[in-house]
Formats: sequence, C-alpha cells, structure tokens
Amino acid sequence: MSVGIGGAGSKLAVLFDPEHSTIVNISEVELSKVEAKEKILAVVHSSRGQFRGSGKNPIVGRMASVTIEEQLLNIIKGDIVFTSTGGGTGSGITSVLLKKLSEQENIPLNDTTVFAFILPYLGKEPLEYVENTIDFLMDSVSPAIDAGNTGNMFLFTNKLKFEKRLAEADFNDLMLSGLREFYAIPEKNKKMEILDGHIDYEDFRIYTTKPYFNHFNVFEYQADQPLDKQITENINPLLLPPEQPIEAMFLLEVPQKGSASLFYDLIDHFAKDNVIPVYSVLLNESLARPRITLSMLYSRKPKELVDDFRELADTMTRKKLKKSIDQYVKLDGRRRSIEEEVQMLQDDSSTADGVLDVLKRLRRLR
Ligand SMILES: Nc1nc2c(ncn2[C@@H]2O[C@H](COP(=O)(O)OP(=O)(O)OP(=O)(O)O)[C@@H](O)[C@H]2O)c(=O)[nH]1
Ligand SMILES: [Mg+2]
Repeated sequence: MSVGIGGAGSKLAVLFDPEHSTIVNISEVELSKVEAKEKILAVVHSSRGQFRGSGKNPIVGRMASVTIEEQLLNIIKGDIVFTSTGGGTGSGITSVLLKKLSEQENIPLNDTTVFAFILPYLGKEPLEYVENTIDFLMDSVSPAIDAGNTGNMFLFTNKLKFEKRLAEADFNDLMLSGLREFYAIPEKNKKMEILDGHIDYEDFRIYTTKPYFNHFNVFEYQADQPLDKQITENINPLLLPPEQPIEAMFLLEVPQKGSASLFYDLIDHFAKDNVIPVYSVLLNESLARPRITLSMLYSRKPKELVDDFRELADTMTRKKLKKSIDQYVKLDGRRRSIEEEVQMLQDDSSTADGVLDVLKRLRRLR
C-alpha cells in the first residue's frame, strides 16, 4: 500500500498503487482533486478558518500533524510514503512521522516504512522549496537514518523535469514506471523461469527494510562494453547520484539460457568493493538483449547531500536581498563623467545661471 502526504506525495502515491492508496493533506481542494482509496484531512485552524495549504510553511504542516499522527503511524507500517521535501504540508507532516519513528525502540521488519522523497531542482524552483529541503534533510532525514528505524529512502529529483521541460503528469509516469520495475522483481521471480539465484518476496522485503538510500535503474546489458562503464553511464537521472554502495541487488533477464553466465560479471564488479549482491537470473524470451534491473544501497551523510542545496540557497538569498535593496533604496554612488554632468545641466537649465553652473562644476570636477 502507498501513502501520499501533501500535493506531490498524493499524486505519486495514487499512481504507484491506485487500488490501495491513502492520501493526506490540509487542503480539502487538493484532496478532492486526487482519486484515492482513503483520504485524510489534517485539520488545522487559523483565525481565518481551516488552512487551504501551508503557504510553503512546514510549521503549519507540523501543527496539522497533531490530530492525525497516531493514525498515520499505524497506516504507514510496512508501506511506502511519498512526499515532496519542498512543500510545507508534506515535509512538515513527514518530519513529525520520521521523528516519532526515530524515537521507537524496535520496529518489527514487516512494519518498516520505505520513503520516496521528491527534491526540488536547484535554481529553477522557489527558494522556500530549497530551504525547506535543507531543513528536512538535516533535521528529519539525518536523525532517522542514524536511528535506523526506516526502510530504504529514494531521493527523486525534479531536475530532468525542468531540463527536458516535461509535463508534470508525463514526468510522474516516468518516475513511477521505473520504481514499479524495481518493485516487480519478486513477482517476476515467481512467474518466470529461474536460471540462477533467486529473489522471493521475503528477500525483497528484507532488502527494502534497510535504512539506506536506494538508487536503482533498468538498462540493457551490452556484452561488448566494460560493465563498470555501463554501470556508471546508467545512473538513473530521476534520482540523486549514488555513493559507494554498501549492498546491492540485481535481476538479470536474458533472452536465451546460454547468456545466464553474464551475471558473474556483475558479481565480480561488486566483489571488488566487498559487496555481495542479492540476485537472480531469469529467462525472458521476449527480450532482444539481456536486461538488468540494478539497485544499490548507499549511505551518505545528509550534510554532504545538502551542501549543494545550501550553496545555491545562499546565492539565491543574496540575489533576493540585492533585488529588494535595488527596489527600495536608490543609491547612486557612481561618479558621473564630465560629459554626463554637462548634459544634465544643459537639460535642466538653459539660462545664463545654468551656463555659470556648468563652468563652476567643470572646474570642480577637474
Ligand atoms: N515530480 C513532481 N513534483 C511535484 C508535483 N507536484 C508538486 N511537485 C513538487 O513538490 C514541491 C512542492 O510541494 P507540494 O507537494 O506541492 O507541497 P505540499 O506538501 O502540498 O505543501 P504546501 O506548501 O502546503 O502546498 C515542489 O518542489 C514541486 O516542484 C508532481 O506532481 N510531481
Ligand atoms: Mg499543497
């Protein structure tokens, strides 16, 4: 089952699992626009009545979570939660959930929650989204990773959406078709002929309950190209780039049984860094070439992760400050050239006094 919190989270949760999705928002309008199995309105009042959005303010999201956090903590057990890190509702409510999870003693394997975060594209999205993301990663994701009480975390980025100018719905489909392929690994193992290894639902579940960032991709295996190069070239552009993997999982689908031994190349690749992947090789005669679904788990200090964001936020803040100074304070500290000075005087006085002024000023300027 999937749970979506806030605007982006709700749309993605429903796309990922239309039959079993729950969406959460403080905005009735946003809730009504998405078709979901269950809808939860987080009630939060101001003097003007129920909030219709947080106005990009995570404090409002956190206030709203008070009425629903117990209910939500139960619902998210064993599920995947989608939220943007930039909006106020999603990041505010999710920050409370992450804090509560971090404080728990022992979370049984089957109750562990996977998180999919959507990060804004630096430089193309409003400063508030970038600042909220920095706070969310530092104050909520980092302690949650340290506590080890969550499952995998996917760090999606809107970079490609802006670079390729994709329609939001098309981009969401793209993001989720990849994620669905990763989640299809145990199902494929159940249905297709296994040639080597095995990943059943339990193996898959154990892998996704580990508290690391998950970077995955699907690509065709080019037998004539070095594997290291192929792996580097097939970094998923919809996710933040991975670090050195701690664990890995792959599914190799081959069109003929004779190609099954290609998987040893993958094992060798990861063994160089002492990583022993969970894997399976399946026969898929509908393919023209072998195909790999590869996932790597890595750990990265969120501090490093946010450095890029912070640098950009600083630049954006400076630009914003400069803009408001330019708008409200007219400071003309520039010295005029003599020609400009003469021109100005000629413009505002053609009288004899004016000519005298010109002469006086010219002397002063010299
Ligand atoms: N990929 C993708 N990103 C989205 C989508 N909708 C919003 N976003 C991104 O999500 C961030 C804004 O967060 P929202 O989820 O809309 O905000 P919210 O959690 O509802 O919080 P409010 O500020 O209260 O509206 C920005 O970075 C948007 O680019 C979507 O459908 N797909
Ligand atoms: Mg919203």
